[in-house]
Amino acid sequence: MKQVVHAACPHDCPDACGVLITVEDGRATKIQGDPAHPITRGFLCAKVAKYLDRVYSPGRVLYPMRRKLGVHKGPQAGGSEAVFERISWDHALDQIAQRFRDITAQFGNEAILPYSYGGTLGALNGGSMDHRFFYRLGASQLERSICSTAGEEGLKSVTGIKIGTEPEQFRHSRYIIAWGANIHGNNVHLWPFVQEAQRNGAKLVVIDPYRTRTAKCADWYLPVNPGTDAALAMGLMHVIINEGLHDAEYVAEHTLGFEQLKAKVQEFTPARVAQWTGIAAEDVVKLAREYATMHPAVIRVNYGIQRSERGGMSMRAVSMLPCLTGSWKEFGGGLQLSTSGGFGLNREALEMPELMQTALGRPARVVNMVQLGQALNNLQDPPIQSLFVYASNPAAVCPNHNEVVRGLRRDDLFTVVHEQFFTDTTDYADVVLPATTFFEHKDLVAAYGHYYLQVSKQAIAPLGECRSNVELFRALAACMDFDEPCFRETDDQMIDRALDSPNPWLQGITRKRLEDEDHVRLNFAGAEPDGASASSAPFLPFAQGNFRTPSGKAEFFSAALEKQGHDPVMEFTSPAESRTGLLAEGFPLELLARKADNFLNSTFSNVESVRAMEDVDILEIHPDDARPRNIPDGSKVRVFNGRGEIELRAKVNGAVQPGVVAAHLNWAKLSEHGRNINVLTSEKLTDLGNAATFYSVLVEVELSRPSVSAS
Ligand SMILES: Nc1nc2c(c(=O)[nH]1)N[C@H]1C(S)=C(S)[C@@H](COP(=O)(O)OP(=O)(O)OC[C@H]3O[C@@H](n4cnc5c(=O)[nH]c(N)nc54)[C@H](O)[C@@H]3O)O[C@H]1N2
Ligand SMILES: Nc1nc2c(c(=O)[nH]1)N[C@H]1C(S)=C(S)[C@@H](COP(=O)(O)OP(=O)(O)OC[C@H]3O[C@@H](n4cnc5c(=O)[nH]c(N)nc54)[C@H](O)[C@@H]3O)O[C@H]1N2
Ligand code: SF4
Ligand SMILES: [Mo]
Repeated sequence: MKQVVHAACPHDCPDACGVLITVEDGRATKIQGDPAHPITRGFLCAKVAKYLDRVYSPGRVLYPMRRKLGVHKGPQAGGSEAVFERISWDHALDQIAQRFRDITAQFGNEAILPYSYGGTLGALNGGSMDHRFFYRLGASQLERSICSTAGEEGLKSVTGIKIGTEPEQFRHSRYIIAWGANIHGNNVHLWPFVQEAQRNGAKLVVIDPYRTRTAKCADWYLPVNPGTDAALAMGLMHVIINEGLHDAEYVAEHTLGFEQLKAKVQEFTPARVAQWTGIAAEDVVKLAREYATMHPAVIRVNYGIQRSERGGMSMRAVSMLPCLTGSWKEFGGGLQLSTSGGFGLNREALEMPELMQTALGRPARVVNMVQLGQALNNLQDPPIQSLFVYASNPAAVCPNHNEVVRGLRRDDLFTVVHEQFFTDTTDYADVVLPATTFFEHKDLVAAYGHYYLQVSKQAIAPLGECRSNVELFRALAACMDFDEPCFRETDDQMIDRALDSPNPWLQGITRKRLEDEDHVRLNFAGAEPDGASASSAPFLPFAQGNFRTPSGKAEFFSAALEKQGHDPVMEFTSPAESRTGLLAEGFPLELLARKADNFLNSTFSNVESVRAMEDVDILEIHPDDARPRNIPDGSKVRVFNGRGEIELRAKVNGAVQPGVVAAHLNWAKLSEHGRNINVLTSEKLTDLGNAATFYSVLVEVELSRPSVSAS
């Protein structure tokens, strides 16, 4: 029998593609983009187009496994077969429940730490039954800040809510700035809208220290020094305000703190900004004038600018621009960082944080996921005695890799990993549990790059003995004798709970409708007085103000930031770990520890057909930096700093400016020396939002001497 099932890609990507899976006699035989999806329009990125290779990979974890007696933690010759032996689900769950009981008796509940992130963004599998379980257990809470919280805080300090311009409006823009946003690589379904605008005469400007695929298609490419975007945005506002190019009416009506902003931007003269950013003063002036006068102008800012020490303030400064020019009024104007705040699913009902009261009578302590190395090695009262990893691969994606691995090697740490593959992290697991892919379970999928909600239907039966995250934690709750009814809810009941939310934009969107229609746009019209008739009208969230800040205005002056000890308008200094910062001595090059265009963070690195598309383990370096170090193109180089070292192959090219080098994420065990670039990154947190600083990293590079052995 042949059928076509609608699903939605739940990977950590703004696009949340509509997907069609052809199933013949129970086996998926084809994957394609759903042509009916208004944003993702029938095509998939190169990696997910090869998803059958991933689902049916011989490397899948299919059964519960436990570490064989006497086999040490860490990568082993012989692979998973040499390390693990198969056990039953009952046995695995009993063993986990028993260890959890022992640990809580001896060390307290908070000695257990869940660790999960972006493996799936499905509303259920990304955070529901798992949260209930760990809250009820009284485990330490994980601060999930490895990706986006600095940008989120920066944006919300101005607009109060994480929403922005819809992607379909970009086709009407006349001036598009991709600011720390690799649209072509990481958000490819926005790209056709950008191209359409370009065909209609729009100008595309790219601001990025790395010459991305997106930059190569730009009409104007501005290589900015890493971590200096706040200065650039302030410089633009200096020109816009002093030349009277702002929208005085919009500013007067819908913003707060213009006079303070005007005073503050005076420090950021184009000449001074040029010193910080590496962008010529006349270009700062030109960019400001063009941006303020070519209407409509839209900014696609992505998470690239906020992975640096000043990331929160950078995002805050950029967020002020459309508020100053009144660009929010225009169809095809505004700014997009993320659209996720529009969905407003009922997370409280899914996650049930009140269960912590049952366990502890108070909220559990919070551990920042960026600082896993410190947590595993240094945290006391209680120390972490068990780590439960799911939907994440911390031994690859976490900064300060050597410290993470040192912690994971601890013999007294009980590590459980629920995974689809034998990753860098399963190398340190005591128990490995098999996880379904999105082909094998149902979920509700929102997006962070558009406003369509989807139900992703289950296309095939779980392979082997795989279980979804939801099912795993349902079973584990039963094993721990947690008898609250919430642990017995079905997937459908949980989807209904998620949709039962006070958010007016969800009005009228039911599970039934999603199942019938495949995708449904958020009901922006439903919230307006003239409602239904305008259901496909463009969404202009801040055309009439309506900011969600405490003052209801766009806040150039933020009392909340002042309370936290920040400058209420804006503060900028060079990142400490940068060429012009306090820690500049010794390591003269700034490393961009980037994502790969063909992987998704560490996902897909092990799928051979996908891996074949990516040039792995390279260091991109400018000829001016390679020459004095006698580094020829193609030679092996040692990249190092005080935290670690890695050997890569030099690619001497023009991808980066002098003083900057770039490399990208890969599985440690798939690289020649068993390491990845996160040996070089630090656990330092951003100025706002406690996020990771993957792009504030200083290193030195030298030609390799013959022996760099694995740690
Ligand atoms: N193909 C692919 N797609 C992905 C991912 C992937 O790994 N591969 N990851 C997914 C995830 S988890 C996320 S969060 C999104 C993120 O998507 P993006 O937000 O696009 O994230 P990044 O690639 O980190 O950064 C974007 C760009 O910012 C640049 N950048 C770095 N530092 C600075 C700076 O200081 N200033 C400026 N102006 N630019 C800077 C980088 O060089 C990069 O080209 O993409 C998702 N999509
Ligand atoms: N150097 C450097 N490091 C980075 C970044 C960078 O740009 N540079 N980017 C950072 C960013 S933005 C992010 S978001 C993080 C991402 O870090 P992670 O959230 O760890 O993301 P992935 O590397 O994609 O790993 C997700 C894992 O979850 C598994 N998985 C997928 N679906 C499921 C499921 O349904 N259930 C279970 N149990 N497992 C599943 C996948 O097989 C995969 O191994 O990495 C960060 N690390
Ligand atoms: S990873 Fe992104 S672009 Fe690729 S299929 Fe999934 S949602 Fe679409
Ligand atoms: Mo991310």
